Amino acid sequence: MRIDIVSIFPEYFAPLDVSLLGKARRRGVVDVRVHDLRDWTHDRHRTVDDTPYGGGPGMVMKPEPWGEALDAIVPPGTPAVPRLVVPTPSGRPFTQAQAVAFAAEPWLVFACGRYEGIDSRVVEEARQRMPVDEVGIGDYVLAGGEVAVLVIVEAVSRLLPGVLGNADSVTDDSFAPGAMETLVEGPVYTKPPVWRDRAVPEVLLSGDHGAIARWRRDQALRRTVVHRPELAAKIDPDTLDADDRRV
Ligand code: 6GU
Repeated sequence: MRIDIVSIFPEYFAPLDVSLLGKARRRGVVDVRVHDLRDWTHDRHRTVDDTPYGGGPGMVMKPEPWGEALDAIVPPGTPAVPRLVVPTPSGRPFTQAQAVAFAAEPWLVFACGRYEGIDSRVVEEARQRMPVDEVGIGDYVLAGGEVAVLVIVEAVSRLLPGVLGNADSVTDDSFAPGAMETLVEGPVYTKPPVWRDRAVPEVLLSGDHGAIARWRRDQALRRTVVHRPELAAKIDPDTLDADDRRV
């Protein structure tokens, strides 16, 4: 997969060299290219923003540097076209299902806005030649799209074959499409069996795989009800067995 990121703060993306994603980049599993939007300005001050038409607070990102950046990264008329992802608090909520869909794309381009956002004509024009998703990562406001892109790139890249060590750890994720779609994961334990007088739940040491699966499902259901009641309310009653109903 190829990922291009355009930002006025390319330094924000240093963490992409670290950990599993860093290793995947070095092995060539993901090709991440970070670009400085100011490379496509032409004035002495490398201006990227201006005051909003109609008045109001803050500044808006000018369309010209964005148009030139997207033309340079995605030359008009070339056959391969990426999906353009524009992080914005007013976008559609980013979900695990969307991470799975993005992970199936060969090429993603991220356009990080700052200030009050990017002049709307940039997305409007980009839509003429590539698919565009405006996405938000939660109901709070960040100072710019950079941190949201780190979140999205991490969620997407760990789904790529060859990025995570253990492919199974993806299928039983919270929110993973399938059995866990509407459940969050329950608690986990490792050695030692007793720590500060606290024993690991006995069933996990029993070797009874059926009982362990049952216990894990109970814990996931309980945690979903307590931490995410709105998710629990969406669980289809037909997918619950008699043991689930006791939980
Ligand atoms: Cl994607 N961008 C910004 N600036 N704030 C956000 C966001 C994105 N998602 C939630 N808040």
